Amino acid sequence: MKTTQMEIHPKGSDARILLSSVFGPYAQDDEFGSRSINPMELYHNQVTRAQGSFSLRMFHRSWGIMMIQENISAPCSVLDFPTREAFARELTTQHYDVVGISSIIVNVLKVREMCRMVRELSPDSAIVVGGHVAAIPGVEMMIDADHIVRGEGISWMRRYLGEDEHAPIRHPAIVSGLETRIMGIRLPNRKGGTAATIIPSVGCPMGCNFCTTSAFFGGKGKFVNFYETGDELFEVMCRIESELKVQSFFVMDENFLLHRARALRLLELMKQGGKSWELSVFASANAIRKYTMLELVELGVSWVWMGLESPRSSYSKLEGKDVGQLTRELREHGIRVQGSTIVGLEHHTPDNIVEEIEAAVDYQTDFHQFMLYTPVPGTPLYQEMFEQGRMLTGVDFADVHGQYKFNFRHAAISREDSKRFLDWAFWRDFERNGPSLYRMCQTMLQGWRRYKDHPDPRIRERFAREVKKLSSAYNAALWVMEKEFKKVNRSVSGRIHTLRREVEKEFPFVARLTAAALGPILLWSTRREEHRLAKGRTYEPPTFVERRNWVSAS
Ligand code: B12
Ligand code: SF4
Repeated sequence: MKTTQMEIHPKGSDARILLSSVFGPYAQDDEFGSRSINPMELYHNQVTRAQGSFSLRMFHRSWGIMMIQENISAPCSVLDFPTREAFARELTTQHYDVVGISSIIVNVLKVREMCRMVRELSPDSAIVVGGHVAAIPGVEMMIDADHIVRGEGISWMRRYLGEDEHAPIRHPAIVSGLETRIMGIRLPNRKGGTAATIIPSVGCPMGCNFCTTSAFFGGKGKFVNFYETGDELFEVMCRIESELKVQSFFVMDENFLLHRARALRLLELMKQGGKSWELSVFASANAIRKYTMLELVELGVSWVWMGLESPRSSYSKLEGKDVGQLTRELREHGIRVQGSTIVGLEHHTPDNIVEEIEAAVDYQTDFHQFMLYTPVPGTPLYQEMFEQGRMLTGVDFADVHGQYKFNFRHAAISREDSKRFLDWAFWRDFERNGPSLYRMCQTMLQGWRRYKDHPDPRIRERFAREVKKLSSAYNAALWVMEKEFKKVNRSVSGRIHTLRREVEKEFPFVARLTAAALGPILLWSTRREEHRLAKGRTYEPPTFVERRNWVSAS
């Protein structure tokens, strides 16, 4: 097993490469580390999981291996979300010189099994394992791989194949979400109907001590930029706009707004090109504060994922900021806010944690992610806890994902209670603030009212595009939510009613018509979904096979 010494594959760019994500099914409990509470769904896994049939459900592809495939000239297949059988079939029906497996820490047992399968079914293949799983100390003793790659993988794979690792990065056209479903309805896969994912960089220079993404790509002060300038980014976005027919982009960059010069140059080019784009971004409160609301709106920022760590904690991104006010302000400008709150920080105790969760819920974000404070291998926090002898032994890596129980000894909160507080946080946010879909509708209406007559046509066009859904299907959804939420919280149901009336005032004809026509169907599908979920229904992503530079082996 070699981890440090870099060698070039003897076949160079002629080597035939398979890049695979770990096998499913995922949303079930099994001996390979799948867990029913850990499905392959972003929102349902960690954001809207307590929202029943109102939970937003969708899958996201494995972008790391898609990026690597696009940036090497060797013949390469990507196998995404295979079953074990599909992985075995791919190994036996094609010949591969290199099998690359991408994984995060929770799925290490699947990597072990996949390495075993490669050795058995394709013994001549070299095995390369990459992604966050590589950060587990001693991982080389747990899996049978030839190379374990820590950090950025495009440059590694290019070096391995003897290619130019500094060549410009080509960005694949990636549809961000798949098979979206809410209230028991699967939304149609319309071309251009879903945002495109853009990955300007990996890592984050803020270096919060618990942050695995930051640590994996170098930690504090470090990150890897794929696109340094607004010009490069603009060019990529224009190409993907025309390829996928999208105007909406999910910008997968841990702190996109931190790179102000790049963002402002992008804005300048968007203005020159008359681009009425929508951007969903991750950003810290500090970074957001570097912009005026108008700049954010001009840049098309319509959704922000923002850490809301307790004001009493020591994380620098919230210093001196009033997060509640910032959240309110963003929503008043039509920007949906997804808050992220950590449960079980060092200063939390059974006496203050309820109050802290209530404070987080009080921010009334559109979406709210809660995560347990979790020392993950590779992070400074893990190192610190390890040195203090506070890491719990016997915790399966499959359960170290922040949505179950502590994996370390907390000063004041027990492992069992950590789960209770976490589950309660999700429930409390839902009960007090209502379904996220309702909250999004609130934000959309505020944005529309504020900007519908704005002098910049790019801005008017964007809000008009967004509000189309509000004036039609979403109003029918509001009608259903109002009815169904009476069982959970009558006062929230009343608030949903008020919002629906306001939407109908704004769009008197179409909003009422859709509520009357579509409402009963949605009510039926919502209740049907509730029954299915109660019986244990789960969802799995489909398997993808994509080949590039491909010629069948002779
Ligand atoms: C999209 C995403 C998902 C998607 C699914 C992705 C998928 N198809 O597997 C969804 C939403 C379903 C998801 C789910 C989960 N995720 Co997730 N996810 C992400 C996210 C936001 C983006 C990943 C991404 O594409 N990044 C951009 C690409 C370019 O980077 P990359 O994947 O790291 O790949 C680079 C290198 O790692 C390397 N590389 C990767 N694979 C390979 C393979 C080879 C052969 C080589 C050589 C190199 C290599 O090269 C790539 C290019 O540089 C990251 C956060 C982040 N910013 O990365 C979290 C992240 C990966 N997820 C994480 C976690 C914990 C989870 C969940 C457990 C949910 C949770 N409780 O948080 C579940 C697990 C689901 C499951 N059953 O497996 C953690 C992983 C922590 C860890 N240290 O293992 C991350 C880092 C978030 C975080 N900071 O906590 N996730
Ligand atoms: S700001 Fe966010 S992405 Fe950056 S290091 Fe901190 S937690 Fe990680």
